Amino acid sequence: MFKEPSDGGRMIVLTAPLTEAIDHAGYFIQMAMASLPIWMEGVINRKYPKWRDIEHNEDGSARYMPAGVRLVEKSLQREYRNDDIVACFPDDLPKFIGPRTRVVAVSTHNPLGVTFAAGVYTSIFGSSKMPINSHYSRQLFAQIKASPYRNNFKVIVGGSGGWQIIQTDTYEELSVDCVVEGRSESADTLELFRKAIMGEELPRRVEVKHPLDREAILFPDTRTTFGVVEMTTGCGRRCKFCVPDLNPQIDLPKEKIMEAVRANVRHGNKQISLATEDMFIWGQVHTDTPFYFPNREALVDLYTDIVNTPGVEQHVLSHCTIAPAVVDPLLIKQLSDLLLPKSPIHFPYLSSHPQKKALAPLIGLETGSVRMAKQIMSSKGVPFSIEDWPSVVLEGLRVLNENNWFPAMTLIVGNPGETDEDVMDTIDLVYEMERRGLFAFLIPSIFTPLHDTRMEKEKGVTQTRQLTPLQWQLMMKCWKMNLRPGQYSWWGPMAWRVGSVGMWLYKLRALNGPNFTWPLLMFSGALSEKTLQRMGKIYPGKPLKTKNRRELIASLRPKDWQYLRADNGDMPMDYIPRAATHAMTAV
Ligand code: B12
Ligand code: SF4
Repeated sequence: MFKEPSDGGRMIVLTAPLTEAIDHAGYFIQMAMASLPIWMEGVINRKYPKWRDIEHNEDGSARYMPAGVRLVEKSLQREYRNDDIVACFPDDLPKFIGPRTRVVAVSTHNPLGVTFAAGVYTSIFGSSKMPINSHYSRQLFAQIKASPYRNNFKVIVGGSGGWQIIQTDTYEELSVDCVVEGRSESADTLELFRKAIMGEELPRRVEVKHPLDREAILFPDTRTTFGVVEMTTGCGRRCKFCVPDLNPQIDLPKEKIMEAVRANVRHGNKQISLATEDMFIWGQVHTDTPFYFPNREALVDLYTDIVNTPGVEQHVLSHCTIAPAVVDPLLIKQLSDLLLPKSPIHFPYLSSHPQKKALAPLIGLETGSVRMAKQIMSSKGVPFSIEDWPSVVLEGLRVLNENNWFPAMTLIVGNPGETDEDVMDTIDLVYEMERRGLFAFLIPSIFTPLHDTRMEKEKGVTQTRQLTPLQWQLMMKCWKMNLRPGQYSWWGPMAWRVGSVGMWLYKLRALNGPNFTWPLLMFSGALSEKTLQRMGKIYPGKPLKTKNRRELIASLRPKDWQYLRADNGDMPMDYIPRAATHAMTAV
């Protein structure tokens, strides 16, 4: 119910979907809400009965908001009075939208659920359009649309999911005036808000420039969802399908990161997570050393100060790449010693840590096919050649697992031009992980052409019914392997068997077509993989012969040897330490 706010409302109201703002239950809840269809909301309600309990400041504004909202707030505070701006949860909009309101700005990560690794799961379960997060995002837009003051204000949307509104042309339906692509710090964003406040017409879509300079990036000085503080922008590995890589490669100043960490703690946050595409480039951007040789001392120093900040009780890793684990295993060990005690993640059946703690960053595996990798991500494994991609994945994962890192690894199924041989190569890699006792949560997603990327115009698989038997086998094998740690109870495997076959009979067989049937039986364990292989219903996979770390290091170009750390061992036979080379030249 809308009731006019006594003060006439705020001039600028900032908000985000409820499901993107909550943080009390950790990262997993939001990822699940991005992937499960709304009819499965009960599963979330049962697991997290208190997920809707949010915290407010005294004036009714939100105690925490996604980092994106906080930066829009900071950007606007450069121009407008604090009293003119508020960041609030969707249910509190009626308290702040009034006759005085000129802009309602929404920040969103994934409003329509059409991105990779999200749409695919809802579509397997039968509704490709309505993941839980999308339901709540739509609810937010409907609420804004229904405001009695709607004619007085403009609705501006930004954030990493804004493109979904552009691509689906849902401006009218969602009552959105303008979508901003890019960062709020930009002068163009401020100009847009000025126009909206003056009641001028706004363009439908505005692309604003990303700051090129690390000093131009703002930091939150209040609490962010999950304690997210930015660490880097951009990446540098240049994968063709990637959006964040289009941003300039910047590592942000340590003092500013630390200030934002302290601000989070001051406002009641106990957890911190540094947002990055690849944590390992921090401290090595635009130095004399290529960014893919991590700066061990700088990273250890940064994370030491973060976890030792009084009040930081939990720390969660976001994204990274896998080659650095092969380049510098000692760095991984030192980070583990530092970060494990504050990790809220526990894997009782995997971790060798006394309290069973683990670290689980998100890493892109994408494909096991070298042919495909060359086409879509030829620098993913640098300094190693992409020809060695399967070896880099297996060796990197070995180092990570030995140090209690059990990453979530994404795979892309249905890349444009993907052949059966490519899928078989990926299945081979997955079987090889299993054979070697390695563990990662494997998250297959269907190729989604993302805007502005070099693959924007390419088309892959669009519906689960189009997946081939091999693509289904890969997806189901990944999920079967993910469930391994959960199957140690006597009832676990039986529950999966009965549950998945029941689900198939009830709904999935019609939705996903005949190619799904045998892979699902494999997943359920109702028939053993050996039996299915003998029956010719699934691909048996073949063992991989790959390079070990020593061989990978030996394969590096000699000019890269100078960046290796001898304390990791495995140095190339012909390597002469730098000091020695200098001494020889001097002689
Ligand atoms: C932390 C993070 C998460 C966390 C926490 C998210 C949260 N609610 O705080 C978790 C793990 C939960 C998460 C989940 C998911 N994420 Co995420 N996540 C990130 C990450 C690493 C950082 C996000 C962040 O806070 N950045 C810092 C802030 C400051 O940046 P920002 O939000 O973009 O805001 C800037 C601008 O966008 C702009 N802006 C933001 N809002 C607004 C509003 C207005 C009006 C204006 C003008 C401007 C503006 O200004 C800000 C800077 O000044 C990014 C990668 C990245 N580097 O951005 C991926 C990323 C955003 N996530 C991504 C994906 C795919 C997902 C998931 C779908 C994954 C999954 N399958 O589960 C889910 C979706 C969750 C959901 N609710 O639906 C993709 C986005 C793809 C897309 N949308 O097209 C990214 C880019 C990762 C990637 N490499 O591809 N994520
Ligand atoms: S490694 Fe990850 S972040 Fe970097 S370009 Fe590739 S996909 Fe993007």
